[in-house]
Amino acid sequence: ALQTLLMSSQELEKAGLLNKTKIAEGGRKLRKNWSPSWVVLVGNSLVFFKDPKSQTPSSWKPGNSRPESSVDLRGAQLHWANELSSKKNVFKLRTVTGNEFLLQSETECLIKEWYDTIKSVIEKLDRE
Ligand code: I3P
Repeated sequence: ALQTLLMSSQELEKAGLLNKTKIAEGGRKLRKNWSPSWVVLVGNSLVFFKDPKSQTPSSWKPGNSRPESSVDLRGAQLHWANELSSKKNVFKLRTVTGNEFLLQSETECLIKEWYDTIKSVIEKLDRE
């Protein structure tokens, strides 16, 4: 799926491992369930993949890179959200459809890079 995205001539902006939990779906609050996720920013979307390290050897097959979910960044809101977690370096992403995610890294400079990059994509889309 990642290859499909790349081949559709969208620009791969960033990729890396972050801790992720979804906290709302369509405006309805969900119970937190933090897990590591490969996060890929491509075009106007943030795409989430399961962390390969958290899978069993038998469940992992080359080319088996179907995304878990993806988020359209158009109209999305991004805020630092350290008050929403006991973890440090947390931001909240809210989509126009009312889905909310927390993303976190123990590495402060890394989460700042993600925040700035996502912010700039959202602002670019706001200007279109
Ligand atoms: C939650 C779990 C989360 C924690 C959350 C707890 O408990 O410990 O890690 O979020 O806190 O409710 P459970 O496993 O029983 O669902 P943080 O790590 O982000 O603090 P919260 O309810 O205060 O959000």
